[in-house]
Amino acid sequence: MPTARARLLESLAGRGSRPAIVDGDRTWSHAALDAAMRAWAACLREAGVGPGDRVAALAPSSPQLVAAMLGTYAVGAIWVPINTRYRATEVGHILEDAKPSLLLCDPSLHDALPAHQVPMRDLADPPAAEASLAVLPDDAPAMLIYTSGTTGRSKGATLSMAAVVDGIAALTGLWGWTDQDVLSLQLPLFHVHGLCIGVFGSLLAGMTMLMHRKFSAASVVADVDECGATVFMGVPTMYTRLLEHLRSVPTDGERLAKARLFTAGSAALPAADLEAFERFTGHRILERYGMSETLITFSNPLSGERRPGSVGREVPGVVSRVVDDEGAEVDVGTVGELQVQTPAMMTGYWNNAGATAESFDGPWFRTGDVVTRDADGYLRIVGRKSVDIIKSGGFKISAREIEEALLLHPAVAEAAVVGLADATWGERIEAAVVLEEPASAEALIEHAATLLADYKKPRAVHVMDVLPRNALGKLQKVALKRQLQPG
Ligand code: MCA
Ligand code: AMP
Repeated sequence: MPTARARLLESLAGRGSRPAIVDGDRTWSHAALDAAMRAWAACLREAGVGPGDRVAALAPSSPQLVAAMLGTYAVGAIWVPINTRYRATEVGHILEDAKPSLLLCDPSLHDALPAHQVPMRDLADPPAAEASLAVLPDDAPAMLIYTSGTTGRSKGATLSMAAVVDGIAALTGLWGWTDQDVLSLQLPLFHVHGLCIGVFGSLLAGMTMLMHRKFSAASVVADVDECGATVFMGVPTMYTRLLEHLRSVPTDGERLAKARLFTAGSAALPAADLEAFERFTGHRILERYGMSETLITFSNPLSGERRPGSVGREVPGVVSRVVDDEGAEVDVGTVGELQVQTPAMMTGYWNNAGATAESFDGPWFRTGDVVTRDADGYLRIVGRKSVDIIKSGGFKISAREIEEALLLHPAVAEAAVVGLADATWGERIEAAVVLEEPASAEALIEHAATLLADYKKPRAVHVMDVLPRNALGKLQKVALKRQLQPG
């Protein structure tokens, strides 16, 4: 059996002129991607990057970004993708934590760079020479995916090449991906959904990616109807947008019907959206569930029942249990925390042994997601243990991080941030504050927007005399949510 690294990197050259990436009017064959990977490897080696070093990337989706990632693997280094919506403080935290030897940055994003800098190279300026591939153990770290937790700062989930390749091959095998498939790839490439399932999944299956820098419903329709896309993957918000589009152009349902598979994940897909999409297109969306730390652990089947409101059963290789607050397994139909073991498990949070230890109970990873299991093993995600984690449009957000940003405003004495149910975004961010001097809600929203990525901006700030607290003074966020969104 070839190594995971070889399965990803060495398969490229053998696929020759078959298209790997279509980027607007330019098509990159697998051979062209192989050459670009080797060129990046030569460039990185020349820059002194070697096994175990980190290469960070702050750039929109492009074939060069994929080639640079593969080149990073070719020299045995670790890929650290950074969310392109981040601002200087958020980028600065990742650079300080991951300490990359090199940052690949798109010139359009220079404004997001912190004052403290690392050696940098423009991604649009690709190298020419080519290098051979390094041989490294598959369990060595391959990528750091920064993800938010209950604390303010994001943590780098460290994934090995074996974890990603084996985990994704198990999933896409379940979904029947082959080299005949064409993926409409409209997800960003700095998270597991777009990067691991999208890019790794396509490369491992030898399929073609139609690459987009930005999602639009119209381009999904065009990809399927005019460019032969057979698969589309999206977060539920993208399906909400597709449904809005279909309500105004219902005939596009027939154009989308030509695809083979639509999948959803990263947040709960409302059953009503699944049913509406099926009415327009004849396709029942396949919903699956996962985390940056574990990759995808549950999926509805390709053939068999795709149950609305459920994320299906374990992906092959995954084992799971549902436990109560004392760690005892609960009965079928009873609510508890989902815990999992998987070959695709992270090796830990980068530089953070404490957080890593807290997230495991022996071999079991505590997902923090509250679930119930049907008698036949289908899982339903019903909520989250912590109110401090919010998912909006598929992005995970720490309420604490936004509270800390609001508290930096001189007028704010206390701040509480919550996620309220929202038909488009899944959850919408709102804040309640107690002020020590006058300030308008607009000024506070603007203040948060200058410090944080746009999607973390509170959509409303409520000025209160006091925040709801219990007799011991503990903030009652569930009560606050009910107060802000009754019923
Ligand atoms: C954009 N906006 C948002 C979000 N995205 N607001 C709340 N939540 C969001 N996620 C706001 C912007 O701040 C702006 O508001 C307005 O929407 C328009 O911005 P624009 O950039 O045009 O938005 P868009 O390009 O249409 O973005 C929507 C999106 C995007 C395409 C759904 O959010 C997205 O790419 N989401 C995917 C996230 C993802 O890949 N998650 C996977 C994580 P204003 O004008 O007021 O500033 S991996 C994971 O979860 C696990 C492993 C798993 O299971 O997959
Ligand atoms: P992230 O840390 O960005 O990888 O997000 C992982 C989280 O996304 C999980 O812990 C879940 O809360 C959520 N999630 C992913 N897929 C689904 C899904 N299909 N339904 C509900 N929540 C999901």
